[in-house]
Amino acid sequence: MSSDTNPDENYIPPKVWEWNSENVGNLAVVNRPFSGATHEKVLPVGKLALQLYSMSTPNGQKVAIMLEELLEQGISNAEYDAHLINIRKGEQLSSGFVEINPNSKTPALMDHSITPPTRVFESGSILQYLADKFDALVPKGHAGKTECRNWLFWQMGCAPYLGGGFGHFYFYSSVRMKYPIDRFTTEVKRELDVLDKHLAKNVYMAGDEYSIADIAIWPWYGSLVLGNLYGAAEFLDVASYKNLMRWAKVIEQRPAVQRGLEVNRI
Ligand SMILES: N[C@@H](CCC(=O)N[C@@H](CS)C(=O)NCC(=O)O)C(=O)O
Repeated sequence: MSSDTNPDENYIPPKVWEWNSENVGNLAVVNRPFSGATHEKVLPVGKLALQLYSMSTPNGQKVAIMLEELLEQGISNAEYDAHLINIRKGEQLSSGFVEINPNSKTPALMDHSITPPTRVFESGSILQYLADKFDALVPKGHAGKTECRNWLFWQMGCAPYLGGGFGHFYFYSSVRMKYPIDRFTTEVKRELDVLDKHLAKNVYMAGDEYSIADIAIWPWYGSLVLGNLYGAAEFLDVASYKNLMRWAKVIEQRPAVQRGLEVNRI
């Protein structure tokens, strides 16, 4: 069999799919076709108003970077307690975590400064929540605000192709399959080109100002082109995206970004 051959080319899907935990290999702990908690565990709660539950993956990094940027601006009410949720051990499936995020994915945030305490999940929603709460890191005018939201939602829609698609098949999967790698590499390179063309005309994603759009996009696409995600820099020829590279390097230098990357790191 050549390496180009699809090992499953003769697979015919059954009438009704049935779950077999062995089919998802090393992801069997978390990859299940149903939702909900697997075990009872109460989440720890620290003294501060904001409680962050995350791990230092790109989605978790977004929120830690946001909080660090707010602190950098002197907003002391953005102080937070950070609790590690180790997704490799299935800690996102505890009853306490599922209560604050029924989708059982990190990051999630609790805001105890209001009554009743508010849960916030989905990293894009958390960024928007913190930006609204502290009136920071979103451009002021209607056009800038809209452009910022455009790119925030772009990131939320596109990153699953990078993480769940490309990252899964190129890096995490225990087997290397040409078809899905080609399919997701094509899409990810298209996304890199979208960013590169936009950043040829804009300093930051929403114009001249650094915003939550940059904070959402950098941990995924910035880390990727800087060679810190999936070891795929050469494979994707990231050096050819010169404007994206310029933006990624500038943001990497921000002290809040450097601090945010260390939060809940294992
Ligand atoms: N759209 C969600 C995605 C969250 C997500 O996929 N988080 C990953 C870590 S980057 C996770 O918790 N994975 C564990 C799992 O899938 O069980 C967000 O942006 O918050």
